[in-house]
Amino acid sequence: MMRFLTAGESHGPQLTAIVEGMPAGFRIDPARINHELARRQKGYGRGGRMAIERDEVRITSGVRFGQSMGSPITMVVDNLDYKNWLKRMSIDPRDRNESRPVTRPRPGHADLAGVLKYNLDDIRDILERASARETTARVAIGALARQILDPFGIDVLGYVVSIGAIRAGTPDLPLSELRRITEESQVRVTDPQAERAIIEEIDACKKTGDTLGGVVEVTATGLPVGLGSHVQWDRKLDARLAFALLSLQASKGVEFGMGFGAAAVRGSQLHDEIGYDAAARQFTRLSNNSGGTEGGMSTGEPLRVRVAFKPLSTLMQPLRSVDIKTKAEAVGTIERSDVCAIPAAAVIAEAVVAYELANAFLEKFGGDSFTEISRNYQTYLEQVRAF
Ligand code: EPS
Repeated sequence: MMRFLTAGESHGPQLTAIVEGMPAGFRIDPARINHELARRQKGYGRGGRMAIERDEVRITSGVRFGQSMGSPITMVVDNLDYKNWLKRMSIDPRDRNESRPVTRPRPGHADLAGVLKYNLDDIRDILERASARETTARVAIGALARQILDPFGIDVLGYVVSIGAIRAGTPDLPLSELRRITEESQVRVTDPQAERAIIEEIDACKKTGDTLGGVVEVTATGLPVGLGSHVQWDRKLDARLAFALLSLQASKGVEFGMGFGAAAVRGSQLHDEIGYDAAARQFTRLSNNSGGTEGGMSTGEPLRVRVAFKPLSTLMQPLRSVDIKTKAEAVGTIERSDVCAIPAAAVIAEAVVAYELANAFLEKFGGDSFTEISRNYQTYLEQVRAF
């Protein structure tokens, strides 16, 4: 099993991720990681920061000659904006006078609960780490996880299904086709009409100093049956995915397959009936309303999970608040931010799902090397086929 930690402030020198438990013998390509980091930076509705940053990974441990060695992998991404924040983000106490404290908490942000809990008088001490800039590290970790999934034909893709009240259709296409279409879209949707409406809505929100949330969907294909387990609460695949996805900044809800809609239909309309393909020697499903998990285990059907994100809490037309120092009525602080980060959220959710799947994969087929894991995987597939 892998585990990881991330560290770093939004305007500090760098973001760091340490991933422990990556087996040996997997190909690690920084270009692949940088490709995912670049995808995260895109999307209509982003703010000024993305014009400053050019997120690129530096691997400082765990990789030699393009391969993992089994030791912890450390990845670092520099914040290019740090040079503009040297005094304000300094570790030297003498620089405190150079920085005016942030004292007006933004409703919806970690600001108020954070300063009360940590007993701090400058909201910047909270907002810097609460920032979704941290998702840069998550995407780097997800890209690493994909290098475990790739050789076993497991593919993962995130895309946008709605922004604000505008819904975009998600046609039932192969992932490669969905990827081609959504990669070309400025807001990662499949539907050009919805794309135009979304861009107009983002423009309108920008004009009025407002922000937008939305829903992203992640699909994973090529999964074997039986990742995760029914036997214990913290081994259930869907539970682990939901935990990980709800740890993303601004996420408010997660659903699998038919999701909350399943509560409103009868059992006969929901459950995915079972068939058997004698030629392929495998069980089949006539539908996939479950979203690819039953009893906390993968069914072998595509995994389909959706995440709802609330609108960002930094409003250029700020909401009412109270100054934490004077207790006088005020409005929330204005920080440079995005109008809408949902296209980026699709890339981030995809990375988080890839990591959780890779971890469940290692748990099932675990070993210390690529060779050992491949052997375990092949033996299991033969066992399932011979069932
Ligand atoms: C960023 C995510 C957002 C941006 C941030 C960069 O973080 P937050 O959750 O704090 O709004 O606002 O950019 C800035 C903090 C800035 O100064 O522009 C990201 O995804 O990299």
